[in-house]
Formats: sequence, C-alpha cells, structure tokens
Amino acid sequence: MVRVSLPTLPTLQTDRVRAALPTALTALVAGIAGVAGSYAVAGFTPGFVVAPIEAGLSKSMPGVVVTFAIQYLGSLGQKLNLAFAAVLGIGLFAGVALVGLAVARRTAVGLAGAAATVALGWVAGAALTGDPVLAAGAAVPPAVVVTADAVAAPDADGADRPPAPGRRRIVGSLAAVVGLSGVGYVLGKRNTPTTDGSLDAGDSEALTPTPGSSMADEGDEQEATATPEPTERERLLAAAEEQSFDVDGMEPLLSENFYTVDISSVKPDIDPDGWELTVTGAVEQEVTVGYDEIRSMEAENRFVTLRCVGENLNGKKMDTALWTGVPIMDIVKRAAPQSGCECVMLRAADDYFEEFPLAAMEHGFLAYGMNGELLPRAHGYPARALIPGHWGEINVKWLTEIEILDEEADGYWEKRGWHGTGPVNTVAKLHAVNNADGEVTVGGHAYAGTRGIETVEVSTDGGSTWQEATLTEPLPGDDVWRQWKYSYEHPGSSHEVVVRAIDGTGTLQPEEESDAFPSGPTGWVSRTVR
Ligand SMILES: Nc1nc2c(c(=O)[nH]1)N[C@H]1C(S)=C(S)[C@@H](COP(=O)(O)O)O[C@H]1N2
Ligand SMILES: [Mo]
Repeated sequence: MVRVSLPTLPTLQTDRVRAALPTALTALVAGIAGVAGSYAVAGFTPGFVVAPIEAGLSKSMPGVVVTFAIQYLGSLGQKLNLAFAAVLGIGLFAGVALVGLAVARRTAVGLAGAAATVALGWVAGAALTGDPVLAAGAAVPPAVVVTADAVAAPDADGADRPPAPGRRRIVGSLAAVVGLSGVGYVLGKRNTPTTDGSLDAGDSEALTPTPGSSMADEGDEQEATATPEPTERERLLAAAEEQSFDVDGMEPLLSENFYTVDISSVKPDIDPDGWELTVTGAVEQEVTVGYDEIRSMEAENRFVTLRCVGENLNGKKMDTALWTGVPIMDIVKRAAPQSGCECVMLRAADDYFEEFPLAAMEHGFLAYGMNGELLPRAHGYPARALIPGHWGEINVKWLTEIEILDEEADGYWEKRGWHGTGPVNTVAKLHAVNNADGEVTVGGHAYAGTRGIETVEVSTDGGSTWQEATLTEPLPGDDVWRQWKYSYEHPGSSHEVVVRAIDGTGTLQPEEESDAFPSGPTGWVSRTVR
C-alpha cells in the first residue's frame, strides 16, 4: 500500500482568504436560506426563484446540446439543468447577502445589513418570478442569516474576527443549512399545487344515456336512482379496461403512467379563473374564451394516443388516455381565420410555441379532462390541444393563444433542428416477453396515428418468416393505438423475435433504422429470446 499525502494548496493558506472564509460561509448559508425560503412559500411553481433561472437556461441552451441531452441523458439532462439553476439561485442570494454583510459591517445602525439584504433580495426575487408577494420567501431568510451573523460577531469593521471559520461555526452553518432546507422542503411540498379532482361537477353535458336504457321504460324510478346509469366516459373507461390484453410486462390500453415531456421542469401553475384562450393573428376578429365557457360547451370524450418524436424506437414515451373537452375549431371558427400560409402557431403559458398547418387542426381537440379527472397540472391544466395523428410536440399544454399566421414560422423544437410537427411514424413496440413452460408470449403496442393499425406481424426467426399477431379490438377514436400479442412454442434455442406493423393504408412499417433526431425513430423492433 502506498501512502499519498495530499499537498496543501499554498494559495488557500493566505491570510486574506482565511479571513474571508467566515463571511463566504455566512453568505452561502444565506443563499441556501433564500432558495429554501422561496421553495417553502411557492412550492414547485413558477413563483419559485429557481424556476425562471431553469427556464432561461433551457431556452438559451444551444439546440445541439438540448438534442444531445434528450438522446443520451433523457430526464437526467433536465435534472442536471435544474440542479445547475438551483446552484445559480443560491449564488445569487449569497451575493445579495454579501452586500448585506458588507453594509452591516460598514454602518453603525444595527439592522442596516438586514434591511439591505431584504431590499435587494426582494428586488431580485420579484424581478425573476414577477411575483412581489412570493418574493418575500426568498428575501427574508437571508436577512435573518445576516442579522444572526451580526449578533454573533458584532464588531463593526470585522478587524478582529477569527482568522478562519472555527469548527463551531462550520457545524453551526451545516446545521442551519440542513434545518432550513428541511423546513423549506416540507413546506414547499405542501405548497406545490395539484389538480386532483373529478370532472363531474357541472358537466352533465358529457353524460350520454346508454341506448335503450331509459328509466321510464322500466317504470321503476327508484331502482334507477339507486344504480345510476354509467356516463359515456365511464363506459369508455370500462371498455378500455375490458379490451386490454392481460399480458405480464405490458401496459393496458389506457396508460397507467402517462409520460411527460416539458421544456422546463417547473410546470406552469394556472388558476382557471384567470385563464384565457385567445385566437389572434390573421383573423377577422379576435376571440377569447375562459374556462367556464369551455366547460359549459357540449363535452366530448376521445381516446387519443400521444408519442414523442424524441423517444427511442422501443421507448416508453407513447401513451393513451381518454380525454374530455371540445372541438377546437368550434372556438377558432368564431374568429374567421384568413391565413396566408394556412398555418397556425399555438402558444402556451410556459412560453412554448409550435407551428403546423391549419388543416391538422381541423379535427383538433381542446381537452380539460383526462381519464375522468381534471387535466393534471403536468399534462396542461387547465386546457391543452390534441392534434390527431401528429407527434406529441404540437399537442400544446397550458394553451393560451392560437395565433393564425400569414407566414410560416419555426416552433420551439424546429428552432432546435427537430422536424416534429408532422404525422407520427408507424411503430410496433415489443415490451413483453414471457416464457411459461416452453410457451413464449410476446406483446406490445402498435400505433400509426390517424392511419390506424391494420396488422402486426411477428417473426421468431430473425425476419425470415412472419406470422400475424392478435390485436385488441380497436377503441373508438381515429388516433388510438392497439395492443398486439403472439404466442409460440419455444424452439429450444436462442432466437430473434422481430415485430412490424402495417398501417390502415396497407403500408408496411419501414425497416430502415434511424435515430429519433430529427424526424422520429424508424425501424423494426427486435429482441433476442433465450
Ligand atoms: N406548453 C407545452 N406544451 C407541450 C410541451 C411543453 O414542453 N410545453 N411538450 C410537448 C411535447 S415534446 C410532447 S411529446 C407532449 C407530451 O405531452 P405529455 O407531457 O402530456 O405526455 O407535449 C407537448 N406539449
Ligand atoms: Mo415530444
């Protein structure tokens, strides 16, 4: 065993640095206190000071970096970005506290340092988040730390402070950081809003009576009230459950864990009472609708599958839900669009924007409900667009504006090199491989947007011969996936299972493999079964 003694860094030994360390430590604690305090009052919302920093970082990130992060880091890239934003936020409020500490030492007035810290912190917090009330959460805790520091070391000029942070000071700081972060975390979690809620209040329009099941026919009103007829939504949800294949390792027809893809990890937090959707741009007259108005329109329920253009060929960013809402053109038509390019830009509360042909919106949907519940915050509460057959990215969440354009323009992802506004590629995924006593069952989901899935074929010999898989009954809707499954006798040796789909136009899923960037992955999914 070789002993290595670490060389001491001579520069760190200088007196000036040693003298500055206690102040730096206090400022760091104050910075953490600011971020923790902001989280405590704002939760994981845009009022949290780290949120705008993170959003700014991802918006200014060069397209190649974003694309690399999506392909190779997945959601880790976004977490790193968030962590970096948090570090910058801590740095910012540490800087604020440094100014406060300097003021405290240069003035005789006891609370001048704290006052300076609060004032600066407030300005910084409000400027970042645009919320002067919540900004107090970021401004007050650093001021408390600055005050505590002044009480602990009251000498005005700092001349006879200890030359280096003593052990007690470090332990004290650590305890403060842990305590503040803990309290901030607990309070912030409680303050992070969700939209858990049933759709039922006030949407009796969505209830469609089951054909031939009128209570009057039976003449037995009492029994009918005791067991109310299922709503259309309930019947559709039940149908999805009933029609799903029960194969281990395969999600049902209605996704249990719907993926999310967002440009920033802190999602908008919108009060539906203040929310408005406006049709603007090349229109005869602008039209604005509020939340109550769309809820009072006649509701429809639609199964729609979404798939992200950036996912891997056999990835899991493809899911299906039953959405409740209204046809989007019922609102858009009122504005009488007169587009020079027959194209439209959708804009959202997170500054996301996507452009695509007006024709694609013809059967578009404005959804405010998902699987019988209010649209969850993560999926666009209070309302999102659903554009049939197209890649997920144009299904804009937290929708605020439908801008009818006169000239083509790039969307958020197109500015970063993606071509994700077009129709989805056909895909058959292979997620389940089960071997029970020599009988192998394979299965997955197949999706081809509005073209629909006609057939799924399976090869168990690396693509030499093909057999037809069994498909689930199609769910109602023109943009929904199907499940496929296929069972065969294990040949006794390792073999290659390949799967491919044929869409509703009779076109075979292309075999040629390509990466997700820029137009979505292609190729046949295969897996070795031993
Ligand atoms: N406002 C907004 N809408 C958005 C996004 C976004 O980041 N912001 N992401 C898009 C992308 S890339 C996809 S794939 C889908 C995903 O929808 P989901 O998160 O509900 O699954 O939303 C789209 N709509
Ligand atoms: Mo996406």
